[in-house]
Formats: sequence, structure tokens, C-alpha cells
Amino acid sequence: MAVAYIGLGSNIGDREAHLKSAVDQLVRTKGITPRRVSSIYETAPVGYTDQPDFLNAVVEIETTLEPTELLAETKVIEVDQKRRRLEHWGPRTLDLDILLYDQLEVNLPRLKLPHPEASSRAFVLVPLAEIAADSSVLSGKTAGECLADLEDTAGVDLYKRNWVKLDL
Ligand code: GSY
Repeated sequence: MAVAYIGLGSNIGDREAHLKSAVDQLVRTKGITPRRVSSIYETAPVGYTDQPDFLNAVVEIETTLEPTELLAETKVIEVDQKRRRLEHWGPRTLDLDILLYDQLEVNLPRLKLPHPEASSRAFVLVPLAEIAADSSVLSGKTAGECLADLEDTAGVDLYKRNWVKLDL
């Protein structure tokens, strides 16, 4: 059994409903058991900035799936939730990114672990550090340490706590 962290993001339509649907479908997926969910944060877009603000959150799961199997399941969820992405870096209904999978380092064309954004992006680090500040996101550096290193977390605002209830 591995512990993994999945980043959720949405910036089209009913963003909160998209994040909820993602968690619901994670709960229903064989081999995946969500254990903790961060608060939702409203975040200014990074990269291509001429697009709506995102809602971002992070889910901690236990999983019996291998990393590539987990990746495949996240893609199924994106498609099932009718993900629309108009441009490669542009708005999307729902994004699921595997951020961490135990302490595993993976460098495949479609899967890099830890996720390259996990150690540098406030929209990832703020929700990740909320539920797993001690998780290692960059050669021994924790999410909490990387978050402390950021110059600021402007553009990442708490949007909602306790937005989903897990039957543990
Ligand atoms: O990397 C995921 C998609 N994405 C995001 C995001 O989820 N949140 C914010 N704030 N900016 C982003 N830019 C991209 S691309």
C-alpha cells in the first residue's frame, strides 16, 4: 500500500462541483482510498495568466495501484468529468496531477515524480503543506520547507474548509 498525493484544479464553470466530483470518483475507484483532503484555495493562474482564477486542493490517498496505473485512473476521471481544455496551457474543467507517490522518483515522459510543480508552485504547496507539511517534495526538502522558501503566497487565498466529507 502506497500513500500518494493528488492535486486537483479547475477554472471553468462550477469549479467547486468539479473538485467534488473528482473526490467522489476517487472514492469509487478500486485500489484508491482517499484519506485526507485539504481546504480549497482560490488561486491566480500561473503560466498563461489570461484565464480565470483556479480552485485548487490536494487529496491524500492510499493506493494499491502502481504509479502508471494511478496515472491512468486520473486520466479516466478527467475524461469522465467531461474535462474541457481549450488550449494546452489554458482553462480546464478539471485537472488531476499526481504530486507524490511514497518517496518514489519517476522520470517517464508522461509522469514525473515528485511532480515538478510540487516544490515551487504556491497553488500546490499551500494545500499540500496543509495536510502533509513533512512530505518530501524535492531531494529531502519537505513541502513545509519549500513553502517557507517561497517569496510570497500572494494569489493563493483560502476559499473553503471542510468542503467534502470522507467516510473513514
Ligand atoms: O498545473 C495545473 C494547471 N494550472 C494551474 C492551476 O491548477 N492553478 C493555478 N493557479 N495556475 C495554473 N496554471 C496551470 S497550467
